Amino acid sequence: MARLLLLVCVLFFVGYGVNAAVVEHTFNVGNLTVQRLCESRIITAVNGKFPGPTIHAHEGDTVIVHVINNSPYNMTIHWHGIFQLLSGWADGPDMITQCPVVPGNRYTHKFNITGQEGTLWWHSHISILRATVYGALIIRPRSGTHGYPFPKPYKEVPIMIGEWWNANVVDVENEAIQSGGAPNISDAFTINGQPGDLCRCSSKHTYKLEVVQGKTYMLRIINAALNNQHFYKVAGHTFTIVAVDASYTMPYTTDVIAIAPGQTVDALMVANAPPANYYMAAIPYISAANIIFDNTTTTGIVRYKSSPSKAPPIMPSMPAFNDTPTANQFYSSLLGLIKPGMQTVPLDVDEHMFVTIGLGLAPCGPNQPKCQGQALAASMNNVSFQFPTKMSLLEAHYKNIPGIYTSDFPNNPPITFDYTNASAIAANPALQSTAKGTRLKRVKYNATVEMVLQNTAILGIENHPMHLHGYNFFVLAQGLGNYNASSDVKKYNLVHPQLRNTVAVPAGGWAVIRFRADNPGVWIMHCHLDVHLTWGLVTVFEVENGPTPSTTLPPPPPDYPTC
Ligand SMILES: *[C@@H]1O[C@H](CO)[C@@H](O)[C@H](O)[C@H]1NC(C)=O
Ligand SMILES: *[C@@H]1O[C@H](CO)[C@@H](O)[C@H](O)[C@H]1NC(C)=O
Ligand SMILES: *[C@@H]1O[C@H](CO)[C@@H](O)[C@H](O)[C@H]1NC(C)=O
Ligand SMILES: *[C@@H]1O[C@H](CO)[C@@H](O)[C@H](O)[C@H]1NC(C)=O
Ligand SMILES: *[C@@H]1O[C@H](CO)[C@@H](O)[C@H](O)[C@H]1NC(C)=O
Ligand SMILES: *[C@@H]1O[C@H](CO)[C@@H](O)[C@H](O)[C@H]1NC(C)=O
Ligand SMILES: *[C@@H]1O[C@H](CO)[C@@H](O)[C@H](O)[C@H]1NC(C)=O
Ligand SMILES: *[C@@H]1O[C@H](CO)[C@@H](O)[C@H](O)[C@H]1NC(C)=O
Ligand SMILES: *[C@@H]1O[C@H](CO)[C@@H](O)[C@H](O)[C@H]1NC(C)=O
Ligand SMILES: [Cu+2]
Repeated sequence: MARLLLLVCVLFFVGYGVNAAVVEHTFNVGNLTVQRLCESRIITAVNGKFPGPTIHAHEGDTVIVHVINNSPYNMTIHWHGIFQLLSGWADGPDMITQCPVVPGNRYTHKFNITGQEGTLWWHSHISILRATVYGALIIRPRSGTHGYPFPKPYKEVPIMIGEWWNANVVDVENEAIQSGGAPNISDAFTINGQPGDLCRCSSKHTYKLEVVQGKTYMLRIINAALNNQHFYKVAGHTFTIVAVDASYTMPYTTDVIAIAPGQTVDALMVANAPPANYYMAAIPYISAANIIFDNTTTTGIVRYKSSPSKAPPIMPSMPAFNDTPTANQFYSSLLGLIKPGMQTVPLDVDEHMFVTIGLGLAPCGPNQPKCQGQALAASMNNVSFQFPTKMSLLEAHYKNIPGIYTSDFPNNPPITFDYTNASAIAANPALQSTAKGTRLKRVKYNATVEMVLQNTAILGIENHPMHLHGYNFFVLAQGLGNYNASSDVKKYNLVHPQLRNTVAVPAGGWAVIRFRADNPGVWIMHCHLDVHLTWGLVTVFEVENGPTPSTTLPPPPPDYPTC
């Protein structure tokens, strides 16, 4: 089988340059019946698998995925973290780069993987369906090149953290939209689709990893959960972090990992503990106060092959759910490994943006019959993003069609206030209202954008994982309280900052990101907590074409889904 695949790849070399292959998949999206937590459920899944198939590619490859929608729902698929250089039509977010693939239809995504390697993933990017429509996307270094900047591990293992409802997730979302409130919390978290044997009826639904004493394993950890960040540990073991979001880091040793939805962490783990059974475990990291949340623990089991033991697994001691110092410590300690030839931090900034992020309230909408008074909302610079309904933003941008959006997303919040002072904000309820809009930030090709992301204390503080499509960004600094332009600029790491596609902005704090807009197209930036995305914690970059054909977005593919 492996030989056959190899042969297929070799055949594709012709015409694609040295060591580049075509990786082709067909994704049949449809119903799948699975048993979890003592119940039988119909979920939406790809190719009858949950989680869906892993895509394996090398840097430089071309990926072609034929998405066939046999599910009852409108569908789109996003390739999370892939730059989509000049292929924005393939990015996937609903109504941003395409209209949905309606039931019975199909769409072929075609893109090159250029200048990035590591752990990424794919997921549905429409409504709440990514709860079950997701899988890993692993990019290895091009063969014949440098390889990893660390010794090759004995085995590489995807660890996908997910979130499970004992309900049809579309019903969960619709119920929340109609009421204008928060959706029901989940019933369990999962590791590679399995809740683990601490949950009821789940002894058979427990992920197991067999290890050989003394060998090094690379855990490719992906947080695919909807609305919760996580702490992850393996009892008796420590990790060396070597990459996050498919960007190498300087080695960082820790026994606890904090990971937000949308993020990935590559952790080397040496199987050097006394032979026994050990739990790997994930619990939610809850940064907001006074909320109800799914407080269950998902587990898997690490077993030593050499000396199988019948003893019950040893449980790691987990941090408290609200251990914000541990989360901030992990998030802020990582340093990027900038290798020769890689882009360094751009030093001249063309677009300075200061953007508040947080919750708020908006008038009940026409699709919210059970909403009383005001609906929960979320915003960036007080714009609560409204998705267009007639045409995707990318199509409107490409064809210059007016009336779909405006290019006036503000560089600053409309009101300056003490952003993180809860008592001052509570004394001024007028701050809670937010206004809906489809407002984009237009930037010139190749402009350097710096954005200060400032969390507000409106309706409470919370850590928001902000994800940008189309680019990685450098995380120059992060801190607590209000960002102070004159003192915090001194904290910028311009030498080896983390390079990410999703930054967990500290609860009641700020983070500064910077990137060069060298990929023309329309790129969504949003909170990767699904419920906040629905509430409008979103903005969109509209990046102009450059001066040459190789800096200009090509036309859409022939089967591009329109509305
Ligand atoms: C898929 O499941 C839904 C219920 O969730 C059902 O209404 C629909 O008919 C099923 N579709 C197919 C093709 O089986
Ligand atoms: C991918 O790369 C190949 C070879 O360089 C090029 O011909 C093709 O146009 C690229 N495809 C996309 C979608 O950018
Ligand atoms: C949400 O939770 C409530 C209370 O437990 C329950 O009555 C309702 O059916 C749930 N909604 C869905 C869609 O499962
Ligand atoms: C989880 O929450 C439930 C309901 O509030 C509570 O009874 C239980 O003790 C909590 N469990 C943990 C581990 O915190
Ligand atoms: C927060 O605001 C209150 C009310 O305006 C004020 O009394 C207090 O000093 C502020 N706290 C801080 C830390 O600035
Ligand atoms: C946001 O805009 C609304 C409507 O214009 C306004 O009432 C509110 O005070 C603004 N809030 C903030 C924090 O800017
Ligand atoms: C983009 O900007 C960088 C840094 O200023 C510069 O080196 C590069 O030549 C520019 N590219 C184009 C196509 O303008
Ligand atoms: C911002 O930092 C400067 C320089 O350290 C300091 O003088 C100033 O008081 C700070 N501003 C605020 C609002 O804390
Ligand atoms: C599915 O997508 C089509 C085409 O954009 C749209 O007309 C329809 O309203 C969507 N259906 C739902 C349930 O959102
Ligand atoms: Cu959020």
